[in-house]
Amino acid sequence: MLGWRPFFQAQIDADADVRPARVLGVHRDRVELAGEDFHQVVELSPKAAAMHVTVGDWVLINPQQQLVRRLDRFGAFRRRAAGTGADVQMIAANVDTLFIVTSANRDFNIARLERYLAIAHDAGAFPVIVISKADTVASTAEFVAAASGLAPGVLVEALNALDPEDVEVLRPWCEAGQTVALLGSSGVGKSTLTNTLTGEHLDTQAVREDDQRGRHTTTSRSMHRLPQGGWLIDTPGMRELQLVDVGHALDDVFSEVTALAAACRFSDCSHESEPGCAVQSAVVEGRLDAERLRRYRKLRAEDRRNSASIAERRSRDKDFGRMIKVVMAGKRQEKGGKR
Ligand SMILES: Nc1nc2c(ncn2[C@@H]2O[C@H](COP(=O)(O)OP(=O)(O)OP(=O)(O)O)[C@@H](O)[C@H]2O)c(=O)[nH]1
Ligand SMILES: [Mg+2]
Repeated sequence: MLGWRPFFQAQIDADADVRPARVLGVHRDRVELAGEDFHQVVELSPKAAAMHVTVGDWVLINPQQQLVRRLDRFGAFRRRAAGTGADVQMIAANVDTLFIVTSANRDFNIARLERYLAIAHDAGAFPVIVISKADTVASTAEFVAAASGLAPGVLVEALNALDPEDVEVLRPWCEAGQTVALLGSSGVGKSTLTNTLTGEHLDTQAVREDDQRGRHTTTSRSMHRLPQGGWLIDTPGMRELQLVDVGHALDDVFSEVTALAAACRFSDCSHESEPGCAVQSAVVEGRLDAERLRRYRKLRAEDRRNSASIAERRSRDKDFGRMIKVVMAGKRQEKGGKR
């Protein structure tokens, strides 16, 4: 049911009077939950809000319908929160498969696909690249070839998201107990795919004629039942999907660069202008695409920058918390002394 598995079962006390529930939606002061035989909306107490639950999370609720605990996740999608705040935003948790959606048009962008692949690796989700709007072009061969070249064995499916027959190729990932999430720019057809796969009727909207961009029709994440028993998480197109703490995932996605780097003279080689750089040699000898290296270095730099600023912010928050504690302790002492 719902994607429950031994990993979660192992986290609960057999005799505790609690029930597991899955988070289907998160609103400002409420969460929508579903369990084996119930579906309900629960108010978020301050304690529950501090659990920072996200769509796809498993939580425990007591007989009073209060959130008691959030179970550890086997993986989660995160991004650096948009705007200036150096904070991390959770997108979805406990996802088995990520459908990375892009269209067979100007939306198609190799650098963005590499970014999504890193996010999938980091979240422990199996990536499938879905090229939508296949019906709008004479051939999708070039798009499929470009996407297939991004990582060894990466799965790529080109389809018309409006056509139930076409969409059947995605069914193997939608089986009972499986959780799939959709990620991609606005207007690529994520909600259209959700509708075709689930038989529901989420809002979709035509893209702008001039730049083929969407209008951000979907505004919040939501989880939907699939006919075979799986779950599908639709997300809004996110303009800014900045990487945070995905260093290892980048090494996986750019495995050929990582393999070459092992032969560099310096272990912290940035593959720019250091002597004895095996990666630069591969570029010079035509064994590695210079553009691919440029994109790798850019994502690496972004990941380092964001990870550092978030670590700094966390340590600042901790210092502040410590300072408050010291001041409060001092106040208590003062009071005690006066008595
Ligand atoms: N011809 C064709 N049109 C499609 C396909 N997929 C989506 N569309 C159309 O593209 C438009 C945008 O689709 P949506 O499903 O709303 O896109 P979205 O990814 O959910 O966009 P946001 O919610 O803004 O992130 C709609 O008019 C769809 O009917 C496809 O495969 N072929
Ligand atoms: Mg949508």
